Amino acid sequence: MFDALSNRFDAIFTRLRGRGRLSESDVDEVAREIRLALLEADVNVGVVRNFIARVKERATGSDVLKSLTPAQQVIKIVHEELVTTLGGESAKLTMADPPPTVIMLAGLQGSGKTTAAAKLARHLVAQGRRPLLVGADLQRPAAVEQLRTLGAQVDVPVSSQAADPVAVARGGIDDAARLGRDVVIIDTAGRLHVDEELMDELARVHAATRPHDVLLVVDAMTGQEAVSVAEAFHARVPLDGVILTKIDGDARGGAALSVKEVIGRPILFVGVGEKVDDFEAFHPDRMASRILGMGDVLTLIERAEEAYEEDEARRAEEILRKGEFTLEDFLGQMQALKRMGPLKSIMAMLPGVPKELKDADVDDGQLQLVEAIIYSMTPEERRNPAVVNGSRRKRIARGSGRSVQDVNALLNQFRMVQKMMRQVGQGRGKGRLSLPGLPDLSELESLPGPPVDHRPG
Ligand SMILES: Nc1nc2c(ncn2[C@@H]2O[C@H](COP(=O)(O)OP(=O)(O)O)[C@@H](O)[C@H]2O)c(=O)[nH]1
Ligand SMILES: [Mg+2]
Repeated sequence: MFDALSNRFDAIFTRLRGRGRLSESDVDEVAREIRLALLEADVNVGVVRNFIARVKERATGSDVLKSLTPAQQVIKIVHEELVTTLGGESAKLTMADPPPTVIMLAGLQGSGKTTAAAKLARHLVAQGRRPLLVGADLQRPAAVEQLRTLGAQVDVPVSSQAADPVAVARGGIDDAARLGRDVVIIDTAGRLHVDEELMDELARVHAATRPHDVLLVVDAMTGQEAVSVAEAFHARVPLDGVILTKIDGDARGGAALSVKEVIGRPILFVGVGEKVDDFEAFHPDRMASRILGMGDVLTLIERAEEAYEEDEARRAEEILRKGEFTLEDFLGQMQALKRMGPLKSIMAMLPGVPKELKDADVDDGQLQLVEAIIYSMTPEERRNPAVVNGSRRKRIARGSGRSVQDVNALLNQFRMVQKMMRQVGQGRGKGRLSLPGLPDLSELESLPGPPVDHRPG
């Protein structure tokens, strides 16, 4: 996501690196390049103008710190201004007390409303809420059916009985009270374009349900069009915030960087894929870091926490405490990694991962290979890989349908991670953050190579 913009910033900052003090004309030049990068990213012209004015003022003014190199200074200023443009503080839903909280989703057809409704429901369940989905899109016959399918996937009930959207929405709120549900998420009808009839229907549902949160769902891939849509909706039904969908397919980032400043309402969530768990709370600081290639370790940790089952987390703690780490643990971590999503999206969140590596299509099949090999081992071998001699390696290779080289490579990889886990456990991790199974690359380089096994088979 936002790759094109990230690459532009990367190029600008790379050229700055190694420079001495920046003259005023240097600053002008950098500002011009950033301006172009933002315009090419389809950011709203007014937003770009304000952004550049702030960066220029700070880069030439007293804000410049002597302890930083010129490149660092510019990156710091650009990062902070990106955070501001993206909305500053992370915004949250307004929760009603007493419940139920009523959330109304609005947006054009195809923007991702129905998907977002289910994703949001799943997100709220993970936070201990008991949502109810309400299907008030009665324009398309299949719309309620789609919501029911998604609702079943996330294990959240769906209410949709009457023949009129207003009655459905009201009925949904009654159902929530009856079923002991504390958040009502209303999915509404969309059109291909903003039109009067649609706005009327929305206004009526809005008046009848007095939602605590009106969220506009917009497709990030439509760029400035998404911002115009947001302005049009906001003029008729006051919005509280935005769900920006499909940012997984948005290389430019224009909608994300414009919508807050143009309509004065924050982005609360982003859709990052088609699946129901491809959904994240939006944090301007983290997004700015991602755009500038600084990684997003916090989101990564949250995903890891979700992917790790509780007893796995306990086991991970035990591993660190006792310094023991087996192939079973290794496999468990690989599997947790798999649950976190495609490796490529994880790499994108890690700071300091070289660009070539980020662009490389990481093969999730690697995990399957590891699984096949480890499942072909006996429990004893998994717990104590030292017993795996040459003949056992041959047997394991045969059993897993892989080559002996594959088995050797896995065992070497395992030893490397095991060593690292011991170091971290003994507090020699140098305070660096290292997720189990996801070695900090710079740390790996400083480790001696895996021991060569000379034992005869
Ligand atoms: N890649 C991607 N696709 C999405 C995302 N959100 C929704 N979609 C897809 O967009 C299409 C329209 O979504 P839908 O929820 O039916 O839109 P609605 O008409 O506004 O209710 C579907 O094919 C979804 O799978 C997202 O965040 N990323
Ligand atoms: Mg829909």
